[in-house]
Amino acid sequence: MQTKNTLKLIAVCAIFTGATATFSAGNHAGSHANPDSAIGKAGNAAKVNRTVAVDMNDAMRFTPSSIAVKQGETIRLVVKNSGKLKHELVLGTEKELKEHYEQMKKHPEMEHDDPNMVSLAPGKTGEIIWQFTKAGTVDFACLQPGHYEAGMKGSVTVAGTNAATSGETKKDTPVAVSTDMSQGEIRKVDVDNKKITIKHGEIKSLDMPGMTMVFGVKDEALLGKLKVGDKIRFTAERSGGTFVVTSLQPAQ
Ligand SMILES: [Cu+2]
Repeated sequence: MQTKNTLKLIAVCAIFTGATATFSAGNHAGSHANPDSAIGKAGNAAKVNRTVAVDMNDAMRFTPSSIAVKQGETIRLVVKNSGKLKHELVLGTEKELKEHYEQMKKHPEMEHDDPNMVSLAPGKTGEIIWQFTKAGTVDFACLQPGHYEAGMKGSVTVAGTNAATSGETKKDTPVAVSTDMSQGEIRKVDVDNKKITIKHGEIKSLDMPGMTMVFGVKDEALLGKLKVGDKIRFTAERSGGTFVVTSLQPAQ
């Protein structure tokens, strides 16, 4: 168990690393650029080829748990939580899902907002629009604590359009940036609730890999200055069960 004091101390002494592999591999020019290029990218609603319904239940299962698509297809996953517990469907490589799951166990209160996932309260239905750009397997899982371990996972088999699978190399080398701040891009500004959504690189002080997350803001004055798409550098800490941005500046 990490105490609050430990976290604070780490936050103060932190050496931040900037962009993680996934973050830097993202297409910065695209409006719907997603870091997870290995699994495809956020799809365009106007280009949906097919809709696939997926049910989630308290037996910790997805139905269906295996989905077949063709490379390049954009799929609308309509996901229903028919259980009495919160469930989610997160697309990723197995490695990403495992890393993310460890984060969820450490910080169950984390609020995510990535295009490759949908988190649903009991009885709710949501969707993910995703384009599967690479042949191979894309895994999915529910990362609610305990659920992944209970077997709440599945996979999407992406059939290649030609014999060869994509030759694109994965950029797996993390880019170290000598700065004490993390890199991010503003995805949402919620002035009423004093929250911002940041697609961020690794946050060393919180031992958190790159992802898109909702943060509270310590200094309300910051909110007025921010707009969606802004590239920033920031520091954050865990405070009273939520994550709070403690300082923020434009990225140079
Ligand atoms: Cu679940």
